[in-house]
Amino acid sequence: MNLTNPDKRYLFPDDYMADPSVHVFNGRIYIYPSHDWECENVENDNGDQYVMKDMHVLSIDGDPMTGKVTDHGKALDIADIPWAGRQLWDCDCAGKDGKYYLYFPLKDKNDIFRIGVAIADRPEGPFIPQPDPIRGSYSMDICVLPDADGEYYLYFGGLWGGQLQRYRDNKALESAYLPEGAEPSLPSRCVRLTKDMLQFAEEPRPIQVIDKDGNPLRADDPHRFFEASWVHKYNGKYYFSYSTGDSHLLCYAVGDNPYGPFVYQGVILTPVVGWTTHHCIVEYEGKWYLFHHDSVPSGGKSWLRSLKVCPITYDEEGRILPIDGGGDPWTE
Ligand code: FUB
Repeated sequence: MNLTNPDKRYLFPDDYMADPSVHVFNGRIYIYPSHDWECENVENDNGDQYVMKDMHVLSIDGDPMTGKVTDHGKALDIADIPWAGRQLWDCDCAGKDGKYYLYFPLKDKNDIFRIGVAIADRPEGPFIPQPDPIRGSYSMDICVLPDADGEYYLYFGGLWGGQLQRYRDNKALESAYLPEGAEPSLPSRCVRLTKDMLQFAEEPRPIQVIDKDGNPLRADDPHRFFEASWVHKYNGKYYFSYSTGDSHLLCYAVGDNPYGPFVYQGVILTPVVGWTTHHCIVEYEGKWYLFHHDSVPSGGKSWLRSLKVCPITYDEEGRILPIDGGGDPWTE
C-alpha cells in the first residue's frame, strides 16, 4: 500500500478532545468532539478510561488547515441529563428547520449505553436534553446523515466497551456473543429518524460491509467494522467509513443507498499513536478533509487525545488515497 503524508494540523492544543463529528452549518465548520478527562482507572477493554462528563462545540474561521479555532464552551453536561449514569462518548449534530439536534451516547444508571437527543437554537448550543433516551436505542458512536430525500439517517454501534456484542436483532442477549474466525463480523446499525428528529422511525438495520464477492467481512478480518461509523456522499455514492478497533485502522466501503450493503474498498488511515482511531470526512468549499485524533501530545495516553485535520484526495475512480497515521507501522 502506497501511503500519502499530507500536511496535518492539531486543531485545539488547549485541551484534550477526540472523536470529531464535523458539519458545515451556515457556511461555517462546527466540530462536535468528545471531551477527554484524566482518569485514575487502569486501561481496559471495557473503555472505563474514557470518563467524559461534558462536551464543548468548536468552530473554525474558514479553512480548516489554517483558520482560527473558537471554543464555544460547554454545550452539554451530564449533570443536566436526568437519566445519566456515566461516560458521554462520541456525539453528532444535525440541523433541521432552524433547530440543531445533538445525538449523544451515554451510559444510563444501569451502565447500559443509550442514545439521547438534546436541542439547541444555534449550532454551538447550549443543547437542552430530552428527559429520556431514544426508545429502543443502544450502543454508541453516532453519525447522522441528512440525505437528499429529506430524511435523516442515524448510524451507531461499537464493539467491546461500546456493548454492540450484547445485542442481536435489536434485542439484548442474555450474554454477549462476539463472532470469531470465519463467522460474519458484527455490523454497525442505521436507522431513519422520525420527522421531529426525536425517535427512531423504524427498527435499526444492520450495515453490512461485504467483499467483492458479496460475502460479509469475516470476524477475524483486520478490516472489519469495530466502531466510529461515518457516512458521507461523494459523486452520488455513499461512503461508509469506520474504525477497525484492535487493528487500529480507518477503513471504508461504498454503497448505493444509506443502508448499504457497502463494498469494502480499503484503508483511509493507518494506525495513529494511541489505541483508538476515530474520524469524520467533510467537504468544505470544494475540498475534502479527514478530521481525526491521536495521542501524540499526551505522550501516548490513549484516553487523552487531540484533534487533528488533514486534506484527503480521491483518485479518478473515487478511491480515497490512504494516509500515514504516524503510529506503529501496519502491514496489509
Ligand atoms: O471516546 C470513547 C470511544 O473511543 C469512542 O466512542 C470510540 O470511537 C473511541 O474513539
